[in-house]
Amino acid sequence: MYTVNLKKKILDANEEAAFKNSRLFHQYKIKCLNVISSPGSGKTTILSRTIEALKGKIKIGVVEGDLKTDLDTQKIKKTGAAAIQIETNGAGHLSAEQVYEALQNLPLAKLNLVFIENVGNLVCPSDFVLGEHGRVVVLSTAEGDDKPAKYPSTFAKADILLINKIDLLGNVDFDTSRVRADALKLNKNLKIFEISAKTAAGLQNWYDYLLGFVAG
Ligand SMILES: Nc1nc2c(ncn2[C@@H]2O[C@H](COP(=O)(O)OP(=O)(O)OP(=O)(O)O)[C@@H](O)[C@H]2O)c(=O)[nH]1
Ligand SMILES: [Mg+2]
Repeated sequence: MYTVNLKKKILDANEEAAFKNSRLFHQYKIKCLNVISSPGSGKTTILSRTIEALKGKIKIGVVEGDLKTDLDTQKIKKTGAAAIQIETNGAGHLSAEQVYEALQNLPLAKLNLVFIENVGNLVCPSDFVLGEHGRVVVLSTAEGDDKPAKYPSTFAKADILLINKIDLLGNVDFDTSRVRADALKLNKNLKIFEISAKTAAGLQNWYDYLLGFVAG
């Protein structure tokens, strides 16, 4: 019982901080997407490509979350975009308060869109709202097509599913139609894009979606 109450308190405190973040986004007319996946599905690669492709159209900033290192922030900065690293030192998700502090270090007045790359983890981040306008879950074809069924909460709470690494189809056992069916059963409004951040296949649809999302 005590642990249940403690978890509720943590989530309530997180929601308060998330509200601060959403007020900040509103103040600066910024859209924010929270990007969630297992480690290595391709989040940073997708974000880097997206930033490059939308240069001159959308000004993007990135909050990076990892247990350790600023390796992903260094990769994003190579694109010229503003990025800030949060090291969680063991926690498997980002909290809204951590994101609030990180946002103070981004040039918000110059941005239209902030991506939050959450800690690589298909479970914990789904419980913690960060003040985002939408959630993106990335599933790569190398991870197996049973993931929506096994990790339903993350897929149920997402707005967009990016099925990444479609260049590997044929070399891995991955039934895209199963993933689509299972994910849509959990969330009939989920928008699904099949992409390869390596070859750029399918990415134009994702870019077009983002342009509309930021304008809307
Ligand atoms: N074949 C293939 N490899 C990819 C693709 N996208 C990313 N990768 C590779 O997958 C590996 C992991 O990519 P990252 O972008 O670092 O993945 P991540 O989700 O950011 O990883 P974490 O931040 O550690 O959770 C790298 O070696 C990428 O080059 C893709 O579409 N196809
Ligand atoms: Mg990454």
